Amino acid sequence: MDLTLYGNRESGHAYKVKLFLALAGIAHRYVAVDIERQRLDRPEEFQAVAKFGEVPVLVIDGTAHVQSDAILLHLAHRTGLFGGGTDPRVLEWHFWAANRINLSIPNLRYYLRYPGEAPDDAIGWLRARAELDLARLDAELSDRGFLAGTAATTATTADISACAYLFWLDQAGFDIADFPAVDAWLDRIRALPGWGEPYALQG
Ligand SMILES: N[C@@H](CCC(=O)N[C@@H](CS)C(=O)NCC(=O)O)C(=O)O
Repeated sequence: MDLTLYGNRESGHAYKVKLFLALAGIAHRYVAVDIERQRLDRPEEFQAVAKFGEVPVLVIDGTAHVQSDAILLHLAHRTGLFGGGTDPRVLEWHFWAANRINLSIPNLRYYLRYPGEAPDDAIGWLRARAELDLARLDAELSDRGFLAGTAATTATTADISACAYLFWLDQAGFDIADFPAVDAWLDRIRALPGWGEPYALQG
């Protein structure tokens, strides 16, 4: 496969894809996109492939793929790795993550870093939702090593998706020590061969 990943070092959604490629040891070209620039000021090369104007975009053999969870599942399907992309238990976690932990934590992190961009009510709502999501993850992970898959003893794309923003939990105003099962799970992910922290993998 000939692969180009368009990402940004602050994007956990892009990190998900970068992390899959790193864990799988799949060689690829990486292009850092400055998403602080207006969309029409971004490189034409990126605009040409970014259907929704966002990172990540993964171009596989000339075909552009967008939406991090869809990309993860497609990569799993193509490679047979990290759950293979079809296990219903894994899919459930992807949809949960998209609507819960990968909505609450990224947005809370963003608005805490750029104060004044969201009303206090919205930040309060995100924080309350993030607390519920972290508590849910902590409860789920208290009796198993990984989220889903066969006996939940190996990492799948569900883990890669749900973990991405949690390596920056402090930036969203939370202390990982308050979620010991999540903390232990992140350590298991850190121990996977090829793992790198978000800023290290995305420069
Ligand atoms: N649901 C999308 C979210 C992607 C997303 O929010 N990307 C952000 C960076 S984290 C982005 O590109 N923001 C710049 C923009 O929207 O112009 C996914 O999972 O890929």
